Amino acid sequence: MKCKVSIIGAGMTGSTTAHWLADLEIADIVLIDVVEGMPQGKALDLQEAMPVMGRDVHITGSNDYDATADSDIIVITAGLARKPGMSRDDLMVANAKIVAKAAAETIKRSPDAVYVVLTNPLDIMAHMTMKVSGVEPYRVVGQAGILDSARMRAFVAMELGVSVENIHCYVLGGHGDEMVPLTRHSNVAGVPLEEIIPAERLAEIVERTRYGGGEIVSLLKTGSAYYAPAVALTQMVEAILKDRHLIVPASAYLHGEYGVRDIFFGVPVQLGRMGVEKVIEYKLSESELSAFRKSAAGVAENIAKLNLEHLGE
Ligand code: TXD
Repeated sequence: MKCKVSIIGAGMTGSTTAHWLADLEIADIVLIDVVEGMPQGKALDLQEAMPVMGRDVHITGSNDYDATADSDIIVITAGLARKPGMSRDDLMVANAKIVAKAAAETIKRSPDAVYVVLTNPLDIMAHMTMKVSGVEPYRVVGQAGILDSARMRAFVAMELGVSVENIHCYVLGGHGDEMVPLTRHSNVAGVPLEEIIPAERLAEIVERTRYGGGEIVSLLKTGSAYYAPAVALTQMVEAILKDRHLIVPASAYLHGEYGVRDIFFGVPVQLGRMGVEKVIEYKLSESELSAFRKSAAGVAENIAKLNLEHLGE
């Protein structure tokens, strides 16, 4: 039987994820949005692309959560995107209400689903999804680290003129400007990045990575990045559906790993059919650990600011 993936929010990231996912031919896809006709129109357009792509995938769009029944994975991208000058946290309260509704409506219809969350502020929205749905923490994972790491990989590839495939970068921490790019663990075909790129230049690449989301927002002016976030979501959905045990940086609920607990935070995780199978703990240096904890404190502060239970009602 084919798997089923429902994407809540058929905007830029939601519909682009549907596109990448359809190409993989691993699941039927449902697009849900509040805008009347839009998810239906995008789904039909994509369905009509299938004969050319040669993919047998059913794609449907709806404004009604009933269409999501019995999904294996629920992807949440619904919400408002950043406008220039807005921080990810500015979106917090508005998006919390949207994500709470998405979690509540979907869990009723797909009690066994694994959640992959994208909506910003990411670590908080993943937390909201877990609280409202009531699912075990391992069944919720947030996308941030693949994207942040991919940005750093892209910048290093541009710098060195080396294939992106040879470049491995790891960005951990909260999905915000306090993210923690791990230059010590990053490498080009096994050679540590710090040995290849002079410290000053590497610091510039790290800085560009940190503000990579903002760079796109200021260019686009009407929204935020969607190609790279969508392909990152797709990689996570594929890893879960195919039970790949794939290790990727992502936002997971921590139970004391890295000295952090009770928040969702960007760490290397192993993804399989049940969701987050394992959190991988790197040995971090004192300075990396302190950057990590500073970033975690920011997430914990926002969780405290947001009355999760109240919003979940
Ligand atoms: O790496 C990451 N985590 C991110 C996060 C990378 C890119 C985008 N990131 C965040 O995802 C972004 O800041 C937003 O919070 C979400 C969605 O971004 P997207 O670019 O897809 O925004 P759009 O194009 O505005 O799409 C959002 C859709 C839009 O069609 C709305 O009508 C819909 O969400 N929406 C809803 N759908 C269902 N239910 C409700 N209540 C709802 N409210 C809005």
